[in-house]
This record gives sequence, C-alpha cells and structure tokens, in this order.
Amino acid sequence: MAFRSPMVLLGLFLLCRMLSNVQSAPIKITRETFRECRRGQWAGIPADCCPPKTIDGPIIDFSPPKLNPSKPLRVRKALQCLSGKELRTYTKKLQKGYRLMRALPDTDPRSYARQYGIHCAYATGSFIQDGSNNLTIDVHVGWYFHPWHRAYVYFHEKILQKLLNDTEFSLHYWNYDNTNSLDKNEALHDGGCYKSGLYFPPMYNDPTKATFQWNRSERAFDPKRPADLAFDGTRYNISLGPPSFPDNLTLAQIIWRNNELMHRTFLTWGNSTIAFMGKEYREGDPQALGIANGAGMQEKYSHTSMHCYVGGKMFEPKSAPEDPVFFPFHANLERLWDVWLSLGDDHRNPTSSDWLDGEFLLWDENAVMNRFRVRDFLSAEALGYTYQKANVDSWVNFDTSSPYPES
Ligand SMILES: [Cu+2]
Repeated sequence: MAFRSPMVLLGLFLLCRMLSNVQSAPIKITRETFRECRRGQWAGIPADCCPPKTIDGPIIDFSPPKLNPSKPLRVRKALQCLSGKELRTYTKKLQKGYRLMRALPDTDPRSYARQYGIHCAYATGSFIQDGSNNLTIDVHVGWYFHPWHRAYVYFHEKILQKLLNDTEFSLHYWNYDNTNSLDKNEALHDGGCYKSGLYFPPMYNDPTKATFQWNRSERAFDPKRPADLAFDGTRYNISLGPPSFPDNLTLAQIIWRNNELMHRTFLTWGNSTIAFMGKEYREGDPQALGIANGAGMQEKYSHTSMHCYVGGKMFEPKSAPEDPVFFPFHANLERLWDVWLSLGDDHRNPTSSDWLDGEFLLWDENAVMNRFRVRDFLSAEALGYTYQKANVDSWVNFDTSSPYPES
C-alpha cells in the first residue's frame, strides 16, 4: 500500500534520478549527434563547420587492420632525417597526395575541405551531447585529446594512401622537440634520427605545392628561425591574437628553454595520468572552455606553443588543420605520448571505461563512416605502424640546474 502513496513514489523517483546521475558514461558521437550539429564557437568566434546532417550509408565498427606478423611495420620517420632519393620521392608523393585531396569535391568526405571541417566540428562545440540541449563536445582540453587525434591522423593518412594508391605511404613526423644534432657518425647507426628538428619542414614551405599554407606567421617562413616551445599555453587567448615570441634569443637560449619546458611538462609537472593526459571528461560534463581548464601538460604547453608559433590558420582550433603542417606536427605529439608512457612507472593511460569507451565517428579512405573507441587507438603498432626512433635525450636528461645561456 505504501507504494501507492504519491509522496513515496515521488521519493523513489528522485532517488533513482540521483543514482542515475552518479553513474557516469563516456562521450559518444552518433548519427543523432551529426543531425543535431549546430553553429559552434571558440572564445566567442563563431564556427560554421557542421558536416552534412545526414550520414549517408552505414556506420561500421572500426577494427584494427589485420597485420601479417612476418611483415615489418610501416615506419613514420622524422622529416629532417630524410635525405637524397628518399627525401625527393617522399616530398613528391606527399605533395601529390594533397593535390589529389584538394581536388576532391566537397561532397566527398575525404576532400581536404571536409577533412579540416570535421576537426572544426569536433573542436568548437558544434556537436551536442546526445539527449542534451546545451552540453557541447570538444575533443580538446581533456583526456580524449591524444587518442582522438591519433585516430584523426590515422584516417587522414589512410585517405592519402588511397589517393596515392600506396598502402606503404606514411605521414612522417616533425620532431620539433629534438634540439640536439649529434655527430654525423653517431647518427642513423641504429636507424634512429639524431638531427635537430627545430626548423620548419621545408616540404611544407613550397608556395607552389599543395602542402603550402600562406596564412602563417612570418616565423614559419623563416628557414633559420628555430621553433620555440616555451609559450605558456595557459595564456592562450584568441581574442588577443597570436602571442609574440621573443625575437632576440640566441639559439642556445631557445634550446635551453625548449629542453627545460619539455623536461618540466613530461617529467616534473606531467608525472601522473591526469596531469599529462588531461582532465576527465564524460557525458554530462560541460565542455572545458580554455586550455587552462583541464588540458594535459603536452596539450597545454608545447602543443599550444607550436600552434601559436606557426600561427595563421594553425593559431585557432577551428582552422588549424587547414595548414597541412598540422599533420606531421600531430604525428609527433602522438609519438611523444608513447615516449611519455615509456618514461616512468606512474606514466599510465587512464583505465576508466569512460575514457576507453569514448566513441567517435570519422570517415575512412573509402568514404565510409567508422565508429571507433579510444581503446582502438592505444597502440600505433596494433594499427600497423611504428615511429623511427628519434633523440629525446636532450630534454629527458636535461639538467634543470644548468645555467640559462648568456646572450
Ligand atoms: Cu585538434
């Protein structure tokens, strides 16, 4: 009889609501998310980048490629260690791939415009959490940052492979973090890359080629200007425009700053899962607005610094991949995620199913929509590729008590 009392029923209802709120769930992107896509914004700047509201055709569950154990993994190499014929062949292929990608019509989800457009939708709160009116989604500023971008680069690379009709094509990486060129005789003896990656990769700086983007800062056009990682991402503010970088530093000072920053963010401040991977972010949580409000150490510092440093399209989340250099840059961020995992016992990925089961949609090389989960993108090797080893000693073993070089 007691259950018939309206007050008891109301109490039970409220209790159930409370319990269901306690239960967490991962972010999931669905057909419905696309249907509900709307005008987004970042720091008050509007972004109109929704993909078509209706996803044509099926959505397939992503499955990692079936690998032949006797075949060596494909290797993403460090751009600055390519030389001779290999460099010439790679540059030609890369530029051809982007030429073909740019030539696809916007109706094709593999076209370059649609490739950078989908990043914009995932970066500007254009997608709304299912069942919500106002909770927007961003794959930045939080713990989905690394796996989502690995998947994004993966599918982008697959599309280039398909356009080039070459399944061995790799998006090589820009290891801007390596400040140290070792002696030539030491280089490459174990297949590793020991040349400094401080300078903008030249194959992305030819104005006659499809890998070029005119909208960059002057710094990016100066082949002698070393990358500066030391901008503090917590000061990132779109409405103030790109930050200025000091013009008067010596190379030795830039190198000191970069090594110190990498060491601090990966080994001192970044010594726990949340500190490095970023804030936990689940269904029901508001999108974290602003880098300072939950980005992990790599995202917050060296990553943001490089976006500002290259500037132009790269400066804003909504337009960053309109500059093709975004991809070798992000390939390096992904490599550095693996480096971080190897640097200490406390360096572990999140184990929560809310992270592992985070679910997203991206088109593949056949223009078919793939549903993938974070857990599918934890290992480059399982996806069929690996990274050429590159020197990280210059910042891993950096002596933080070493004096800042004099001018
Ligand atoms: Cu991004």
